[in-house]
Amino acid sequence: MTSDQNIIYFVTGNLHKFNEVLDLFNKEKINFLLKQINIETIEIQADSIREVASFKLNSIKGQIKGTYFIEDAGFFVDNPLNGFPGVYSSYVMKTIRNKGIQRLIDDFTKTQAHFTSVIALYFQPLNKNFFFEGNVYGKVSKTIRGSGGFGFDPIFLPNIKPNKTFAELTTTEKNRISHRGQAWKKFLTFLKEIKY
Ligand code: ITT
Repeated sequence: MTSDQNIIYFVTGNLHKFNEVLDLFNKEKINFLLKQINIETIEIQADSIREVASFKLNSIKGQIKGTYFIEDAGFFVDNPLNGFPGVYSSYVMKTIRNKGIQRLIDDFTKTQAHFTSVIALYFQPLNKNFFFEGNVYGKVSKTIRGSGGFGFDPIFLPNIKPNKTFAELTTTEKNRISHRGQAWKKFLTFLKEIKY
């Protein structure tokens, strides 16, 4: 069992995600230290990222002494795939990958897609769970572009910067507009305002 008072543990096996959150964390004055910890979590098949995140958070209970969070994300092609891969994002990334998604699309100009991120926090001083959600909207790119980021980043064109895929942005640029960045902003407000 791990224990430390001023540490917040980010439970993730995905170093890309951790580095994005670390970049956000380092820009703020927060009275905590961020540490990555990789613990086996349970990822259920549910209808929403929020449900998956909630279950995943509860599956860690009792394994870390202190405050910790997980983050669950998904990529949704709303048009023309009615939200696929969504909660199946990990599996799709492992199997058909970005090329497989592109093969399912005829007209890229009409695509609508979004990422959702849910940060699920267990805040030890209050013995309570909290959730922070962020979304970013855009289109699917016809070509795979960029070497930054990870996962679906090379095929996502955010509406705010429609000429670049997420993989063509720096970590800081992506964080400024991304689903994870949005969820993070809410998490940060919580950390700054919470009285305990
Ligand atoms: P954890 O250990 O934190 O669970 P994970 O890689 O399993 O890491 P998720 O379940 O949250 O992460 O992500 C589901 C899939 O979506 C996975 O294949 C990721 O590569 C992809 N993904 C998540 N965030 C992304 C982002 O910001 N940009 C592109 N793809 C992303």
